[in-house]
Amino acid sequence: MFINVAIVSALAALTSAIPGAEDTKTNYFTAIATHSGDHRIHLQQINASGQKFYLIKGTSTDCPQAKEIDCSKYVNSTVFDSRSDGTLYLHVGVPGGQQVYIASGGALVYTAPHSANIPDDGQAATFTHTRPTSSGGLGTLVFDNKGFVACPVKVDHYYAYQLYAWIPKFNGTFRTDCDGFGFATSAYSGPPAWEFS
Ligand SMILES: *[C@@H]1O[C@H](CO)[C@@H](O)[C@H](O)[C@H]1NC(C)=O
Ligand SMILES: *[C@@H]1O[C@H](CO)[C@@H](O)[C@H](O)[C@H]1NC(C)=O
Ligand SMILES: CC(=O)N[C@H]1CO[C@H](CO)[C@@H](O)[C@@H]1O
Repeated sequence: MFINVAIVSALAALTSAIPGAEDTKTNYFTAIATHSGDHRIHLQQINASGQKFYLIKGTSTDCPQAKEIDCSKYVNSTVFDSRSDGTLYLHVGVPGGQQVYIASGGALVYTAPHSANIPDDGQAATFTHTRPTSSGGLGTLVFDNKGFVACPVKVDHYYAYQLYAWIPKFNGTFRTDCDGFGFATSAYSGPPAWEFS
């Protein structure tokens, strides 16, 4: 992947806000999209929202106002947790966790809190995260050794981009408005979100 100075400095800005983010050994990472030919999506943060993933859309974290949970210990940002068996999770505090998988039409999605349910036609394995090799550097995520695609979707009064894996059954094959992008990752060692709705 072509890594230019703009990407590195954008990520430096992103990671400098996160204490200890220089640790390249952690499985936790935040992510941005890279596609230097498409200024709409280039360097946009990847956010989880409503069991899907988007660019140019806020993340849907939630923390219950319950006595036993101190919400000040949890963050409001989308952090991933990659496992050595090829599975991918969101970095959350909620018991049971929240797993990321590919839905039948290719959409990158995640399980609801308190539900480990992945449909039979969902694919939860063969995510490969290549960690950053240097402090503050960029890693990459691929699914089945292939990249990801962003497709415009109307949200309120503007267009965000929903994220898909480039699988053979990708639901947007005949769309002309989708664009491939690099899933660039940055090591993270801060606290998790409580949960994503
Ligand atoms: C995505 O989430 C981050 C917090 O993780 C937030 O700073 C950013 O503004 C969000 N992006 C959009 C477009 O809302
Ligand atoms: C495929 O796209 C169509 C039209 O956008 C949508 O109605 C359908 O739910 C999608 N199917 C999947 C599996 O994502
Ligand atoms: C930890 C956490 O999720 N904090 C807050 C994030 O933002 C939402 C509102 O957008 C709050 O409800 C959460 O408590």
